[in-house]
Amino acid sequence: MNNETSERIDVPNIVSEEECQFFIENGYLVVPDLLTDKEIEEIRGDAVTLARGEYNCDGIDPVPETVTDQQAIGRILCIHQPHYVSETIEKYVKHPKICGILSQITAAHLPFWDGSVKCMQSMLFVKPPNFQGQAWHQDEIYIPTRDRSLIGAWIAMDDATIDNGCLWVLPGSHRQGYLYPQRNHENPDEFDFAQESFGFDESDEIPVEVEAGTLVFFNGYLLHRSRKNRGDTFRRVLVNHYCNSWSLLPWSIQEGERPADADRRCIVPVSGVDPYAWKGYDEPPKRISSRFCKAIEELPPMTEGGE
Ligand SMILES: O=C(O)CCC(=O)C(=O)O
Repeated sequence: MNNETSERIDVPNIVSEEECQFFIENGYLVVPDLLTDKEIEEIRGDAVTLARGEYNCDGIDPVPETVTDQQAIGRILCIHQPHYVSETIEKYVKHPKICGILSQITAAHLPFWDGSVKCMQSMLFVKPPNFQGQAWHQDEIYIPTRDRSLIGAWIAMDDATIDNGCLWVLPGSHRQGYLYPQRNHENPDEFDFAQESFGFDESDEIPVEVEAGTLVFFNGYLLHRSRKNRGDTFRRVLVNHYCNSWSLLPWSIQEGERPADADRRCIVPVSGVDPYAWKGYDEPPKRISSRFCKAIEELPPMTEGGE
């Protein structure tokens, strides 16, 4: 065994010192117009391919040809890990402008950080009209890092508004690195079935209304949520999660593993070096999964070509 790192991935600097500082202090950063209309159209097209079950993978079965694209995606709240099966989504996981920003802010709270970043998760939200949002949570509850460097890069594929269920954040709530307890919520009409974080003052929450092509970056300790889509358009988002490559990734600890050195290796390096390249990489399973909410349970069965 040797301790060789991976080859360095160079990405451009995109945001200013002030924007980096804003992220460190507030736990989120909005960058408008980062992706072009053509790029957004490409991700939207891939959402249809995924929803139609056209990738050869477990998780979403192919739908009959008579089912329209709108009907196919109209049944999806969120697909987890689409980059495992879709080269298009993987391309956006590695998008140089997005990764350039990640190389500037992901672990900017740490002295000596060299801009190295790796990706471990993608989620494609479609969130059709009437579909539920996600209750208050912090992403590090689900994906722990060793150095508070988890970050979401939230790509708006549609204009996201209060009406159609945009993101809401509690600025500064990441600062102490405190993980709030979670419980089952009693609002299945507003939020999906995931638990809610509680025990904090939410009165300073703000909506993050953005136009398609905007990126919203948020730290893994930032409290955030999104509400039900009360509009009449989809609210599509591709949100990818990353962290400092120098942090181990003790995610989904398996039997016999120690929290101190557990390290999931189904990752994609996207900037700088991967200091643990010598461990090798796990092949992603050819599997995606779907997230559920009350609106999905209430849908009539899909009939061929019908409503
Ligand atoms: O976009 C949303 O509705 C929620 C996204 C979210 O909560 C997350 O990525 O952690």
